[in-house]
Amino acid sequence: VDLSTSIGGVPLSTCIYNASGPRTGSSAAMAKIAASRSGCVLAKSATVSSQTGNDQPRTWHEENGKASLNSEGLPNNGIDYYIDSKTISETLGDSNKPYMVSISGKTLVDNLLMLGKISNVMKADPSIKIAGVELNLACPNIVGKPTIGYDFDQMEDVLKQVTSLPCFKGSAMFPLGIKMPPYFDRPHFEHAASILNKYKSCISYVASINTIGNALAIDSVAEMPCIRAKGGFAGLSGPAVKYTALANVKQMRELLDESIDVVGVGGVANGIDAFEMILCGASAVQVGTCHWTEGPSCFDRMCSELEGIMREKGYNSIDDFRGKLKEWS
Ligand code: RRO
Repeated sequence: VDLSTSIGGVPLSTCIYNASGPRTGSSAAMAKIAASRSGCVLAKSATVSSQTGNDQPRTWHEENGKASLNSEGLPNNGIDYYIDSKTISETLGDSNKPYMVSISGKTLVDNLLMLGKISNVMKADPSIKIAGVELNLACPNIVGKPTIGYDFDQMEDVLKQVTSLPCFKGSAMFPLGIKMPPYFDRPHFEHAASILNKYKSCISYVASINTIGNALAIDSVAEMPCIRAKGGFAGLSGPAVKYTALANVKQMRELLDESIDVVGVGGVANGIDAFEMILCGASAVQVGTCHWTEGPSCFDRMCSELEGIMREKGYNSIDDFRGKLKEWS
């Protein structure tokens, strides 16, 4: 069976790869992803300058492993690190899988500046291996900054200005993906998708979902939030969010123009979860929390699990079942 796919025209050897966030901050961590069966390596969301993130404790895992919380606050080495040829070669080693960067500017100007830096690096060195850029409109953990994907006017302004950059004029210099927050109400899906569709000539894929923002875990012994920053309010992830993620992937696939690929992310921890995402229309599946808790061997495990399911069902390629969720009569 064949697990290969493509997103935004970028071929991936397997349809399962890492989400931005866990174990993606350094080339040493990303090299382990590159050495696994992950179809791609996606870096930690970058800001213009390096930053250390929120105060500890800023992560929490439920004992049964079904839910996690983070309020990392965008700790990262700064955009220059993630687009540096040394970082990229240390990350990829002799693997020739695609390397993508993620950006999560604190302001629109920061996002424009980072996209300018990426295109400058690519112009200066055409051999630089940056296969795509994921623009994160969904970080829930920055004190004083609302989630862009929940403010449709701001989201439209960001997409309008980003797609007006010279690197997207004519044929774009690199595929652009948009990381979206989860939605919970049909009119919100419709509104978000209609804005994304307006910029379809520049948007290659949409990745749904980021963590469910502003969840709260409480330590009943200490009678305190488990996480320090933002009063304990933090992004919820892990198996608990899979059902929200599946619904987001299904509705995004229904509402987005077919030229925009959908990447499914949220609570994927095994081959069945990946299979379900693809049934809902995902062209590829990202893994965040399971990669965080299990390490990069999760990609090898999930790829063999998905291959097993496909063999059992007689599917040879992911296109045999992608988007083919059946309906009740
Ligand atoms: O670094 C974080 O706190 C973080 C980010 Br940028 C994000 O997009 N999603 C998340 O759950 N945490």
